[in-house]
Amino acid sequence: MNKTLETTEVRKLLRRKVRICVLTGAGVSAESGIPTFRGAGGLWRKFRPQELATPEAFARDPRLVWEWYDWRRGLIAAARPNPGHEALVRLERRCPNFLLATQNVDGLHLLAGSKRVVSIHGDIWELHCTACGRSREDRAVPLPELPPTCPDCGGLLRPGVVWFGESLPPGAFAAAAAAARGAEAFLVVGTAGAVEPAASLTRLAREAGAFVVEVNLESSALSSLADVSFRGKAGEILPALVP
Ligand code: BV8
Ligand code: ZN
Repeated sequence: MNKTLETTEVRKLLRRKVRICVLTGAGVSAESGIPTFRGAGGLWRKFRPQELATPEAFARDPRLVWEWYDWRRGLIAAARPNPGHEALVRLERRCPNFLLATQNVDGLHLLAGSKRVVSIHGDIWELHCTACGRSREDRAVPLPELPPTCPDCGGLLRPGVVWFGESLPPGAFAAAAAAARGAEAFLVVGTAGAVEPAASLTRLAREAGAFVVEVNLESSALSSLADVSFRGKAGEILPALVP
């Protein structure tokens, strides 16, 4: 089937379906100027994110980990949602039964106006106290002190994100998995599909009979699960699928 026909067919399908689940990754925020993890720009100094986004790295050098998050918070604060985020807002508004599960911690889906969002890897604007456990939103860029300390107890604060080796926010994955299992159409956008259990959502949807649409610049670990794969930028393809 040629691309134009595929786009028309998928556009019609998304209009017909009443239960839609979407999984997004760093690629949906790339056109907002936020580096992806595993792309060329994903490297920061000589470290890889997997060597920074772990409890062990934080215990070893909280200041270094915080420098990385403070730098990312600065980039994200300057970023705006792109047409890909906006297309997903339109899709949600048309669809009676919709859930957007995002691996991104940048909050751009919420900023764009998406409401039914599960942030399965947490939120970079949340700070958790490692001593008293209190959480708070703090959007200061740059942070006044690194590493930041708790105003209540003086304890060390950590970013409210899920690191490798940590379990996902309670209920978040369950809600996303239930939506994936119940979906008639499942869109997987801008993710390499390298991280579990997020990547398994596409398999759950496929096994439950959903029509799977992938939007990605290149093939991913999930491409073999897709009924249709659109190769290109999410900020261009999603608006064509959801005008
Ligand atoms: C857990 C938050 C268990 C922090 C992140 C061995 C095998 C399999 C699994 C494992 C294993 N060993 C360990 C595991 C589990 C591990 C894991 O999956 N490791 C992988 C790396 C092998 N997972 C975990 O540890 C998870 N927890 O399993 O807990 C458990 C249970 C009970 C009790 C205790 C523990 C937690 C994982 C969460 C990690 N946190 N982020 C932060 O952001 O700082 S993951 C991180 O990767 C981000 O969230 C990111 O979103 C996510 C996935 O990456 P992608 O979004 O896919 O981004 P990437 O750069 O890789 O790809 C971008 C894609 O976009 C590319 O395909 C590119 O082509 C495309 N693209 C680029 N530009 C565009 C585009 N597409 C369209 N348009 C464009 N313009
Ligand atoms: Zn505290």
